[in-house]
Amino acid sequence: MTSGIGFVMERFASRLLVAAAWLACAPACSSPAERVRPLLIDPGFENAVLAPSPVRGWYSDDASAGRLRITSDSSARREGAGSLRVEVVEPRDPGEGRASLSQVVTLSPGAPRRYELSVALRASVAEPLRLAVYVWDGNEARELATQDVAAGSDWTPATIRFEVPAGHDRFGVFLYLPNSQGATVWLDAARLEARS
Ligand SMILES: [Ca+2]
Repeated sequence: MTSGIGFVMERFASRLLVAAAWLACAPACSSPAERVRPLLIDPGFENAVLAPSPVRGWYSDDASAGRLRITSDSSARREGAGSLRVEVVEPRDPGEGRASLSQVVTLSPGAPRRYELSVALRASVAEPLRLAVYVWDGNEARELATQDVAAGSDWTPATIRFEVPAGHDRFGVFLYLPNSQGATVWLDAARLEARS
C-alpha cells in the first residue's frame, strides 16, 4: 500500500483524471433513460468490451490507453457466463495513481440515498485493490466510502455502504487495481442495493 504524501498525491491525480472523464460526458452523455437508471450497468461483467464513458457502463481510460488488457474469462466466474479479467500490462508511473475501472450512477428524483455496493474479486497478487465511491463538488471529488481488499485466488467479497449527500444525484463507483506489471484481477457479481 502507498502511504503519506505520495498516497495523497496519487489519489489526487486519480481523482482529477476521473473527474475530467466524468465531466466530459455530462450532460452530453446523459440520455433521459440514463438519468432514471437506478442501478449498475452490467453488474455481472458479461461485456468483455468496456463502455466508451463511465455513464454508459464500466469504463477505464487505462484500458483505452493500452495499460490494461481486458478480456472475458469463462473459466473463472462467480455468476453468468464469465468474469471480467483485467491484466495490468503497463503500470502507471509513480505519482500518477493507480489504474481504475469506474461507473457513474445517476439517481432518479426521490430515489433512496443509502446504498450498499459489493463486488466479488480475485487477484494474482497480494497487493490490495480499493473499492471507493465519490461525488463531485465542481471539479473536486469527495469520497463517500472506501475499502481496501486483499483478494487472493478464491473469490473475495468487497462491500461498502454509503449515503449520497443532499444536492447530489450522481456518484461514481471506482475499483482501483494493483499497479504491478502482470498483476491480474477478476471481477464479477457487482451489486448496488438501497439500504435503509
Ligand atoms: Ca459474470
